[in-house]
Amino acid sequence: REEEERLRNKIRADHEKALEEAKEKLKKSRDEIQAEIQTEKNKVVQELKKKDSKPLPPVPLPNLIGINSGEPADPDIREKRNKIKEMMKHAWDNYRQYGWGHNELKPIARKGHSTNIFGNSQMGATIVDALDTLYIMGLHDEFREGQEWIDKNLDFSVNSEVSVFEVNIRFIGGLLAAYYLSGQEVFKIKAVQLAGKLLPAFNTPTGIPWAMVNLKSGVGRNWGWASAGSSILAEFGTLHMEFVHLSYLTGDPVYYNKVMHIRKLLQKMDRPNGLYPNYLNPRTGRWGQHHTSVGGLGDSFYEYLLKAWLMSDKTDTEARKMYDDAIEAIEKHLIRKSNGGLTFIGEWKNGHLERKMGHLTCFAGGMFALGADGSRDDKAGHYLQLGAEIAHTCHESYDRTTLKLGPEAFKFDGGVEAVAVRQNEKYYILRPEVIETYWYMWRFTHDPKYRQWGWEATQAIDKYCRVSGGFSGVKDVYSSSPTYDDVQQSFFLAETLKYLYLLFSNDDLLPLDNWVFNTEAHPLPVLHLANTTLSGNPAY
Ligand code: DMJ
Repeated sequence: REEEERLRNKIRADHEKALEEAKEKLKKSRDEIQAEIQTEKNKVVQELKKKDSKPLPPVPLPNLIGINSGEPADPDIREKRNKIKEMMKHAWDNYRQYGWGHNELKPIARKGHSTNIFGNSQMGATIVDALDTLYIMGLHDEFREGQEWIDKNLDFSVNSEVSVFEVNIRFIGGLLAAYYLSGQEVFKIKAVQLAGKLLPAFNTPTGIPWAMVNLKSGVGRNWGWASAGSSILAEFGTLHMEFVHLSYLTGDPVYYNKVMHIRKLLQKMDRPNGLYPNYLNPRTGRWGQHHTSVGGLGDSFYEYLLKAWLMSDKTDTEARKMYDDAIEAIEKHLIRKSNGGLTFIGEWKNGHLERKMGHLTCFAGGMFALGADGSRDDKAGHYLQLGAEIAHTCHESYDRTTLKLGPEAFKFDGGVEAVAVRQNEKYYILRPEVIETYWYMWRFTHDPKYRQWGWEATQAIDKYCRVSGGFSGVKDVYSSSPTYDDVQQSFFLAETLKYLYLLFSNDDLLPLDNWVFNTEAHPLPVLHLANTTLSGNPAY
C-alpha cells in the first residue's frame, strides 16, 4: 500500500511539473519554441556525430611500401610521366572550379554532373575517386583540399538511393586506399560509416544484396532492366576486397561474413557449362537469363576471385580454385581466334556465342597476366601469352579507328575484325580497361610496346578529349569531327590517368607483391594474416 501511495504521489508530481513546463512554453512565442526544438535536434545530431567519428580500434598496419617512389631515370619517360600528371591537374582543377562537391563534371557546360548510380545527393564522387591518384602523383595540396572537403561535407545520412557496387568500388575503395596511403583517420572513419549504410542491402531472403539501397531508409531494390528482378554477378560479386579490409580494420566480422556468405552460396549452385550467368535472383536464389560475360555485368566478379587470393597473401586458396575453374570454362566456351588471327572474348547468350567484345572486357588481358603466377598445372606461360593476345586485340580496336581511341564494343563477324558496327557502340567515355591491361603487361614483361601503346592513347586522349574545361568522352571514334558527351567520368581520374602514370613509373611505385588494386584502381595492401586462411583467421 505504501508503495502504491508513493507511486501515485510521484505521478502527480511529474504531472504537475509537466503542466508547469507546458504553461511556461505557451508563454513563449512560436519562434522561440521552434528555436528550442532546433537546439535540441542539433544536440542529438552532434552526439550522434561524436559517436560515429570515435576513433576505431588500432590494428597493426600492413607493410606499406612503395608509396613515394617510381621516378624514372630516363628523361623521355620522365617527361611523359609529367605530361600525364599535367593532365590530372587539368582534370582536377576544372572539377575544382566548376563542379566542386558534385559527383562529376560537365567540362563543356562547366557545371556539376551526376548519374543515378550516385543517387540524388552531391557526394563528391570525383574527389573520393581521385584522392589516391593525387597522392601518388605528389599533388599534395590538391589531396589536402579533397581531404578537407570530405571531412567537412561528406555525409551519408541522406535520403538517396545509390548503387551498392559503385559506392563500394569508388567510395569505400577510394577512402580505404586514401587511408592506407596517407594514414589519415578521417578516411577510415568515413569508409566504415558508409559501409554501415550499405549493410541493409543484404537483407534479402538469400543474403545476395540488392543492386541499390536508400542510404537513409535502408530500403533496397534491383534495377528495373535486370532479368526477372535479378541482382548482377559483377555487382554482388565485387565486394570482397573492400569488405575484408573493413573487417580487418574494425575487427568486426560482419562485413567478412556477408561476402563469404555470397561465395558459399555461389559455390553450391549448378553452373551451366561451368559458366556463371550474369543474373541471380536474390529472392529465390535462382539464376536469371543464362548470359555470361567477362565484360559488363560479369567482369569484376572474376577479377575479385583472383584478387581475393592475392590480397590474402595467397592463403585464400578457395578463391583461387574458383578463379581457376571459372577461367577454364571461359577459355573453353568464350575465347576464340578470329579469321584474321585476333584472340577475342565473346559473350555467351542462351547457348550461343556472340562474337562481340566490349571495351570493358579488355581488362581481362591484365587479369590473365596477373593470375599467371600460381595457375593450375603451372600454365603461367600460357596465361601470360593469353594476356598479351588480348592486349594486342584491344590495341587493334584502338588502332583501327580515326581517333586512335577504342569503341565501347567491337565485332569479329562477317569480315569485320575489332571494329564497332552499331552507331551506339562507337563511343569512348574515357574508360581505363585497355590501358590497365597495357600496364599489367608492362609490369610482367617490360616489353616497350606497352609503353608505346600507352603513349599513343595518352596523345589521343589529350588531342580529342581535352577541352578547356577538363576532359570529355567522344560519341564516335570513327569520325574525324567527333562530338563530345560532356562528361568527365570520375574513373578517368581514379583509373585511366593512374594506370598511365604507373605505366611511365618505375616498378617500385606500388609493387604488385604488396598492393592489390580494386576494380576502380584503388590500391589496397596485401594482408599478411599469420599463415591462416582468411576464413580460419582466429580474429573472426
Ligand atoms: C569502372 O568504374 C570500374 O573499372 C568498373 O569495374 C567497370 N567500369 C568502370 C570503368 O570503365
